[in-house]
Amino acid sequence: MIPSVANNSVSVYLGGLSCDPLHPFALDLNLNKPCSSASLFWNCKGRRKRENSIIMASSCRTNNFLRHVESMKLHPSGAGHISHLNAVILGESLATEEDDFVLPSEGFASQANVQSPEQYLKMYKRSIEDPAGFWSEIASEFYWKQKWGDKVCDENFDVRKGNIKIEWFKGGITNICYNCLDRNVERGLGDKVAIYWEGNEPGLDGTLTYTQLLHQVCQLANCLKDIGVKKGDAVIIYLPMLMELPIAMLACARIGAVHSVVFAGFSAESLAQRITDCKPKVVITCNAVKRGPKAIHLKDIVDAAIDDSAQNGVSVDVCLVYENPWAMKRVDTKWKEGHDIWWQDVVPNYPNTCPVEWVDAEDPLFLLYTSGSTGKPKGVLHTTGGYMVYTATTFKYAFDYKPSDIYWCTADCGWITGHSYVTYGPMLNGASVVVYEGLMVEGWRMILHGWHYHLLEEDKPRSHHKPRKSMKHANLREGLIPNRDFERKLNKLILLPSKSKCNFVQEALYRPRKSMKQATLTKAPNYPDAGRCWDIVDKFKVTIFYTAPTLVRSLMRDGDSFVTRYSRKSLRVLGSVGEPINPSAWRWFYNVVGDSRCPISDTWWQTETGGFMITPLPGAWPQKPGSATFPFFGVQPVIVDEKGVEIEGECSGYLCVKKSWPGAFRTLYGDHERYETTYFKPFEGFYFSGDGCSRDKDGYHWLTGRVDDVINVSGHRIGTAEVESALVSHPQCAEAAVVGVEHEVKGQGIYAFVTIVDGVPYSEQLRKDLVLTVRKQIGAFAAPDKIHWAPGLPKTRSGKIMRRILRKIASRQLDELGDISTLADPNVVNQLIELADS
Ligand code: 6R9
Repeated sequence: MIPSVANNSVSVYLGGLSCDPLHPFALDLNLNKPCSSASLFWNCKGRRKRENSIIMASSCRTNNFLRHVESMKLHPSGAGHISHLNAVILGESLATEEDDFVLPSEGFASQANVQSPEQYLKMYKRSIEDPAGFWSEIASEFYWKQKWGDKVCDENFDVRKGNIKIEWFKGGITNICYNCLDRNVERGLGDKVAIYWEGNEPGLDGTLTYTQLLHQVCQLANCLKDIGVKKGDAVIIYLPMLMELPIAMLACARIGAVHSVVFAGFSAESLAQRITDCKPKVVITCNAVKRGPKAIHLKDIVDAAIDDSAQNGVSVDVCLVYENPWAMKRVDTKWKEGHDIWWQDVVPNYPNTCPVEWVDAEDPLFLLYTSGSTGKPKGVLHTTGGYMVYTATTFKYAFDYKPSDIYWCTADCGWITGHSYVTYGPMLNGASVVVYEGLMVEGWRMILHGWHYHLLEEDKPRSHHKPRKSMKHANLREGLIPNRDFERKLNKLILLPSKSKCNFVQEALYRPRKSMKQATLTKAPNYPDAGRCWDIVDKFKVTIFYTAPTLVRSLMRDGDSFVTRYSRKSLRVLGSVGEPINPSAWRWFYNVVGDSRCPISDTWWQTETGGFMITPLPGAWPQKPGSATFPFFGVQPVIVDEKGVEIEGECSGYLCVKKSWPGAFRTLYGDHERYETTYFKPFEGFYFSGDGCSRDKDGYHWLTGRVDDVINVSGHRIGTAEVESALVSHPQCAEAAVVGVEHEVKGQGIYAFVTIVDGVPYSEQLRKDLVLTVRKQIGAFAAPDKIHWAPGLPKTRSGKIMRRILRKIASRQLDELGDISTLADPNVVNQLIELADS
């Protein structure tokens, strides 16, 4: 067991290179003093050739997962994620998961940055025993105007001993933009491509070398300074994945301004909430972005948000607008003279050099708002020095980065993954990064399930698909989409929501065809077809491909042929983030996308952690499909029970961390108390992640999802309270309770129980209005998948909604409702069940 490695001995039982797996030999690394609890048993067959690299150690299977699931049930708030866990683990050749090892090929391991478990353990041991030495050696590879003081790390992780404090490299003076750009140019990488940009439209692309990127960043930095942005000022960036997004982040960092990127899918209300909280000097946006054929007018959203926050007393001096000519012309953009500035009119006129604002390692770098379990998003604050060292190091080791790599992370910079692993981590390593404009999330097709379809007969040439007077003559077959398999044939379908069984064929042929086109276009992984990702991989010879399980699952559904028609020979490492990756998606990713050749780094981490916490090192460890494996250097994960007692060995419980790591967030902006209450008070002495976790007999970690009221939809964190408060803002909604349910593509879907005000009838229109309200207030990605009419909600006598019951009703596990006798009115449960499919 690795986590409690300090003061322990780690004995590793290796299914050694030439050994029979059933007779492993022991490798004792003698960390400090011997301790039997710190033993890692590792039964695996020897390293095999590529084609045999999936090893099924059939002789030593256990049903541990069943046990893990059972034990999770004992946890008070575990009910919610058991169903999620079931989705992830159960029903998928359950018995094989745990002893199912996948080994890196010898060729891969021998060139890797960390080549063996022994090497990992040696480095890990050092990182735990001598964190100051370990991290300062790495930090020395970066440029520091002035070295840090005596203390590399100063922390208080225990609320009982006073305020929580985390400091790394305090007194060290540096600049992360300098380290990302100037330093790389100085060491000869000026002509190396920093960004390969790929537009949503095939053929629309561009590149920037490190020198060009530096010049553009300097021009914008000069412009921001001229506008009056100073060190410590906040700047909100509301941009899609154009090159200008990382440019804007780096420009802020260069002048010591604190950027807060707001995902450009958030609504005006959400943006206003963030503006009001951090009071930015400037908002940087673009006039519009194309989502398929439709232009989304981002500038209008920003205008509405700025007006809204002005009413709350927070005014924004300047709105810097990038003209995105592919989406919208200047003349069509609403404009406020004296307030709005066109990026293209001013930024290129500034000098392309700009002096660096040197900052303390503990000066803030950025604020990123993330969902918590209340309606108010949390402003997660990261500082400069520790974050820099941590993102660079995690990137290098978890992806086995080499200077020749071409790296593509599909995340948007609006989320932490885009901060740490599109911009900072890769650029600190001088990597070439692919930035793709397209939207990589959301499966539009899941909503098709149960829709009414109209199938154009294949034998008719396209010109025959003319509108006809009646269905009979229209050469259509129709029905309800019966199953997922059928959805694969979508190319030939016209779709209408099942309710609108059309009598009007004309509409059926015109309207749906249009919306079909829209549907295909809007979701970029499928545009122009489901092979787009692999087209991009081949185009840029991508070697490291990092994405989310939701995308893997959605591409998996489209069938292998979209993948196999592309070479993908360049790929050597795959990565996954955002939610647990289910073993079958893992295998598809490994076998089909990676041709059973590329290790997968399933990286567990959070906005709060800044960088990877539990992750495979691809050349070092055998992997188990679905497990994030072992902690990164310097990370001491612990699993605790509901009383906060650390559990040793094989177990399930709440995932916490024992000591600070350089990339940890330092506070919640403006609310240190909430920081302490949310993360450090639930289990005193530890950082509480909010996730459930199991550790198997071999020490591998299996993340089981959130244990709090946060739903993870396609890797996006959404607080149930946020959705509830959006719903109840509708004048006809009296009360709402939102829970997460398993979702085949999105991981979790949003399921809302809604009580409407007395006298208002339930109607389809109202349902639509409620969904629209959430879209408007939070963003389209938070729209509920299901509205369940609820005349009453199951509440305790003290009025607390019993979500445990709602989760069971939502997932139709009606025989597992448990004890409902403590409810103030147990009858509501039956009512809800009756209304389930109405
Ligand atoms: C990086 C990111 C964090 C939450 C986290 C957990 C889930 C992320 C995961 C994973 C299992 C992984 N999560 N990566 N669960 N395996 N590899 O996604 O940050 O948006 O803050 O979400 O996502 O539940 O607590 P963030």
